[in-house]
Amino acid sequence: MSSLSAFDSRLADVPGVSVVSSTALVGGEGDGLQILVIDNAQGRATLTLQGSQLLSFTPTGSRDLLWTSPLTAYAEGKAVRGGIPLCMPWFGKHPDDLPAHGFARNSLWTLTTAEALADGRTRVQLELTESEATLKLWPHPFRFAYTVIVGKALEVELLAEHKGTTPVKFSAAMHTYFSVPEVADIAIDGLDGCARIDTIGGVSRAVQQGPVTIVGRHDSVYLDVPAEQIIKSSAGSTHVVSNTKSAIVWNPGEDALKAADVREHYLHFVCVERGDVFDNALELAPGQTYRATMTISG
Ligand code: TA6
Repeated sequence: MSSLSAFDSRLADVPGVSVVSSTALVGGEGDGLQILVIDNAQGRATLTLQGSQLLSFTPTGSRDLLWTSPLTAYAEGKAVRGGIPLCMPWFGKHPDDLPAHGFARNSLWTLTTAEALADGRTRVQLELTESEATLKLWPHPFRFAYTVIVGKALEVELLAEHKGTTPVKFSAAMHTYFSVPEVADIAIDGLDGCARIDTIGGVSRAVQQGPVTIVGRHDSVYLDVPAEQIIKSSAGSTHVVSNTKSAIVWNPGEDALKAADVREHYLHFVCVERGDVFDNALELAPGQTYRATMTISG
C-alpha cells in the first residue's frame, strides 16, 4: 500500500474514485494488485497502480472499449495482459536483452492527484521517478507522469522528463488492447499511405495500401501517421486520436495458443498502439520533456 498511504484519506473525498484489490474485482488468489476504480456518470475505468496501466474503459451506456485477458495474472512485477501498458523508456526488444518494452509497465507508480472536474469528468495523475532498480536498467534520473481523464471519452497524457545531464535515446508507446467481436472482421482506417515496417521474420518495409485488416499474425509499425485511427467492427467504430508519430498494430494470431495468458482469446482483441518508435524514436536532451497524448472514444 506504500504508494497510496499518503493518499488514502484524500481519496475518500473524491466521489467515484476508490482503490480495490484485483482479487476483490476479478477473483484470483492472494493479494493481487491494487486497482484504482474511477466511476462517474459519463464512464468508468480501472487502472493498476503497477505500471499505471489502464485495464478497462466503459463509456456509460456502451461496452468496454479495452480488452483485458480473462487468463491474465495480476502479479507483482508482471504487466497485466491487456488494457494500456505503457512501454517506456524503450519500445520492444532491447539490444542488451533488458526487459522488453522498458520498465515503466512493471514498476509501481504513485498516485499524486485525484479530482472530480466541474464538468463531471474525473482526473487522476500518477508518477514514477528513478529508483535503484530503474537506474540499473537505465542510468538516468527522470520523472514520468501519466494523467488520465475519464468522461465520455478516455483522455491520457504521458510526460517523460529527462533529468540527467547527457542526451538519451528514448521511445515510448501506449500499447492499447482494443476489444473487438472478431479480429478477422475488423478494418482499421487512418493508416492508408503510411510507411509500414513489418517485424515478422525480420524487418521488411512497404507502404500501407487501404485499411489495415488482420489475417493471421500481424505485427507492424506505421510511421508518421495521421492523428486519428478508426477501428471498425460489428460492435461499431472506436476512435483513437494522438499527437504521436507512430502506430503499431499487433495481433499474435495462432501463436497465442501457446501463450498461457492469451490462448484462443486472441480472436477478440487488436492492439492499435500510439507512440514514437523505430524511425520516430527520439533523443531527449537534458531537461527535455517528452509529451504524448491520446483520446479513445466510441
Ligand atoms: O507492440 C507489438 C509487440 O511489440 C509485439 O512484437 C508483441 O510481442 C507484443 O508487443 C507484446 O509484447 P509483450 O512483451 O507484452 O509480450
